[in-house]
Amino acid sequence: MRFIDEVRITAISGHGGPGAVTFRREKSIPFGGPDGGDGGRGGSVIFIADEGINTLIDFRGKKVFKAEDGEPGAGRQLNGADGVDQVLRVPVGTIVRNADTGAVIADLKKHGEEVVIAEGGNGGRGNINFKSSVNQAPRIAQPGLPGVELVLDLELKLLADLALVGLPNAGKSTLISSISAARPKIADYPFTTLEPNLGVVTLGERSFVVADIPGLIEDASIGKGLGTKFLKHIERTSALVHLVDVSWCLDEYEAFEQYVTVRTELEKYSEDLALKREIVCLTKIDAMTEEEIKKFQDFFEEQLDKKVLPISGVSGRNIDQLKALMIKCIDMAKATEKEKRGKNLDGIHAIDEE
Ligand SMILES: Nc1nc2c(ncn2[C@@H]2O[C@H](COP(=O)(O)OP(=O)(O)OP(=O)(O)O)[C@@H](O)[C@H]2O)c(=O)[nH]1
Ligand SMILES: [Mg+2]
Repeated sequence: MRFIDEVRITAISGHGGPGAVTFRREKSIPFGGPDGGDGGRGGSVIFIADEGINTLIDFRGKKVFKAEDGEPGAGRQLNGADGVDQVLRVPVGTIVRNADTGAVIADLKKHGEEVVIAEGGNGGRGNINFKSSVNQAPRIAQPGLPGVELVLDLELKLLADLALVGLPNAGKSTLISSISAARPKIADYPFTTLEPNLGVVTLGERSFVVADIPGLIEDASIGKGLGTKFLKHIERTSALVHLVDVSWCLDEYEAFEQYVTVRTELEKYSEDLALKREIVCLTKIDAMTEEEIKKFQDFFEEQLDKKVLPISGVSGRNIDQLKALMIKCIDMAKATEKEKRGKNLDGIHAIDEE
């Protein structure tokens, strides 16, 4: 599932500092020669791809990014300091276009890749550089070159980090609308969601992408309901969040059956998907008594031999805990993947040495 995150920003590199027009002034040397130093270089605007960033959300608030101007040169041959670069960290996969022409300026594919998008202007040369046999006291210096101002379109194809799965009506769309800006249709009947929705979730400094997909039913794997056609979109997610609406269930066995139905379909569809980490949430707990919640939670935890989280997308209860758990899950999945990649590289190395 692809979702395009787009922002338009203005990048301005720094103006080069002007060179100085100054002359040596010392008691012993009444007519000293020129000693004006050069201006510093303007800072550049530089993009760096960072795998720790998932979305372009950081660029939504601020729109203009300016590097520092170079400092002017000064007397006594002092050169001005260079302007500080404006470094913008963007997610791996970000494409940078010139908004006026549509031309691709950068396509940042690898972690750590660095591209200078707008070079700072050169500093001007001070008058010390213009001394010649015919002009011993030049009153000229260069002004320093201007920076570049570019309007840029940043584009990122987002991949979902997590997917919400569950039976129709489990509260998936309600949850995504309570944790992100996504506003999918929510209604009191099954199969409200016909197409996947993506939402960007933020917690503190972090952000990640959650997919809300249509509900699964028994025999979805053989085409019942909307079938499993949307599951291919979530094959690359780090983990699943499985929502089980237990609020209407008569007892814990009926509740757990809801869970098993969806797991069976996931397993039939793909082993990879079924092996993904899974956060299990019991939903709509605002409609239940504390006693009921505990009864269902205890039963699920005993059956699954892991913690489950009761939540309510409507009242917001335990939603922050869920977000924190989501981040933990993504990080763990990424660490495992990295480890696997490392092992594969070791394998190649060993072959090379043979
Ligand atoms: N009381 C309560 N009702 C909820 C909660 N979450 C969802 N609902 C209600 O449950 C119904 C279904 O919610 P949706 O979010 O559309 O469920 P869904 O899982 O996206 O359903 P499909 O798209 O059909 O798969 C709606 O009437 C919601 O208002 C909750 O936390 N508490
Ligand atoms: Mg829905």
